[in-house]
Amino acid sequence: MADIVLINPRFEISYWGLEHAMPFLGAKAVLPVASLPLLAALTPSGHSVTLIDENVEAIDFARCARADIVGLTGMNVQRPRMKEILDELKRRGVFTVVGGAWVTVQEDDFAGLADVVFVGEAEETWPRFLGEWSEGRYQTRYEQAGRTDMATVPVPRLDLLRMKDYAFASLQFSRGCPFECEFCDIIVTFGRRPRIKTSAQVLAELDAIVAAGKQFAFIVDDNLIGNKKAIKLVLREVIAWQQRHGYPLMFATEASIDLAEDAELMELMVEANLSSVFVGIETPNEAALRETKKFQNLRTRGGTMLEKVHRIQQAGMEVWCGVIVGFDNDDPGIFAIQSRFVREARIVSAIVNMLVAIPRTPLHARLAREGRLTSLDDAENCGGFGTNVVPSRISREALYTGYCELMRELYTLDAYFGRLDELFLDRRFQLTRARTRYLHRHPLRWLQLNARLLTEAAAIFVMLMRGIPDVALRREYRRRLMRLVWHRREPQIIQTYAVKCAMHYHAHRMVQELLSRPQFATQAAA
Ligand code: B12
Ligand code: SF4
Repeated sequence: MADIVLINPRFEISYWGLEHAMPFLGAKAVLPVASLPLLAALTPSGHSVTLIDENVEAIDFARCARADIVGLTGMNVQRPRMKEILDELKRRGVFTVVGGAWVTVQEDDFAGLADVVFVGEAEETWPRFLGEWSEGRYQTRYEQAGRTDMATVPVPRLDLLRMKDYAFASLQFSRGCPFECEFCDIIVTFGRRPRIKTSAQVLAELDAIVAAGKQFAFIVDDNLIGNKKAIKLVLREVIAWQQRHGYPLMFATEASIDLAEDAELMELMVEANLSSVFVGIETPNEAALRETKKFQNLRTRGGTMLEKVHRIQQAGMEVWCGVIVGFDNDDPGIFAIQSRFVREARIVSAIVNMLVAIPRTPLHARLAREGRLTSLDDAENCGGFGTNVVPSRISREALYTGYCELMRELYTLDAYFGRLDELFLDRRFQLTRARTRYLHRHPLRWLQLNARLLTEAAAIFVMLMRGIPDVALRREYRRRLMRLVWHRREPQIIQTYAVKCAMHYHAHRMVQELLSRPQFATQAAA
């Protein structure tokens, strides 16, 4: 029987990582990686499993050296760290296996460093490998013949993670997406037919998350609404579960913009206490949307993209968005267009990326044919902020400069709080509407929850005032928060606004660090 260690390598500082906000939110990392506790649950009994997330604890290499098998997961941005860890493990003679998003699209990347590579989903291949390993025979490459039947996926072993170190929990309802965006590897890895867990599985995971002491969970689906009919059934069960348990959980997720075309679906999501949704806006440039086959963003049924974002907000969910610059149809005017869209959409958290070609995607194949790919190191050398694409109507230098300027502009105090205040003050954005209704009928729970939210808001405020060295920033956060409290008394809104101040601090620091990177500093100065 094997002693197994599974590792999630640390990330570089990123927009998503919220590293600079973590101390104010009392956590070490945003959310746990979903694959490790799932692999632990898939491990046949008899083997022992230890999970190490380097984002919350250091790797004890001496401990790893005693293990029979050490497994690594990771996405593209973790690739350099994965190599370092594998190098160290190999030096110590450890038997290593690798799986996850990156190795799935570039399986030869760790040749000579990993003894076994897992391509794609591993619900069937991981237990099979362990069986074969126990018998002294195994292959060096595993890939499932078919896609995982989601109805067979077990409840992840959250008990093996240090859940208290994370701000949020993570859970997955479905895999796959029906769309065909050219740059996306989701559909390559997970397919275009969305597969979804049963309601019973989802509810069992919700119970486990509550038992782990979490109040907020990120649903890590690529597109929660890929199969609208199926997700509505699950959401109805989640709503009933929330009502049975006093609305203990709040959720965020990722969904395509056609969400705005389905009022019933939005209503169900709000009733299930989904407070925010990340939408792949990518670009308001219609030619670029056509180029990248993001046809769902071009559909005019239900209004323009801008109107759709507003409709989701009006329904009661905050919209976060991903924005991409560097499409073939982008010229130097794109940065101003993106900035204006984000402002008019009142999207507080917009994550800007340069177009990156992930191996095995149609984009990668096309650019390879056109001789327009450079090394992925170009992206990684900039801490994951760069690109491996040679742009078409804009120079690489202008792209880097414009990218920097757009990031800087979006996260100035005025721009960020301008969007936030328009949403929360001018539009009086309503959060957790369904839960509020429930609480009005349950005064004890109302008291309990609101006391917790106000305590959290006060704690974040005190930590911001003590922990931020920049006087001007502190003053501005204080002023903004006081103004908010003056106009809005709901504890959930006050707590969320305090979190938003911490998030601004993260973005502000990240932009400063970005501008100080040699690649960007040169461009910014140019
Ligand atoms: C949740 C998520 C995040 C979370 C990460 C949370 C965390 N702590 O890990 C957040 C929101 C922070 C995030 C951020 C980013 N993400 Co992300 N993310 C996802 C998402 C939507 C779900 C991942 C997940 O939890 N899946 C559920 C688990 C169960 O599935 P899984 O990881 O694939 O694991 C299965 C198999 O792969 C396998 N497996 C996995 N590992 C291992 C290891 C071993 C040993 C074995 C045997 C098997 C195995 O077994 C599992 C069961 O089948 C994926 C899309 C996707 N569907 O994978 C993108 C994805 C992984 N992200 C991606 C990217 C690019 C990013 C960003 C760089 C985006 C950006 N430009 O800002 C950032 C980077 C953040 C950073 N800190 O630097 C890409 C990666 C591309 C690639 N091929 O490497 C993906 C695939 C999405 C995409 N195409 O854009 N992300
Ligand atoms: S909508 Fe999102 S997940 Fe679906 S194909 Fe496009 S980028 Fe990929």
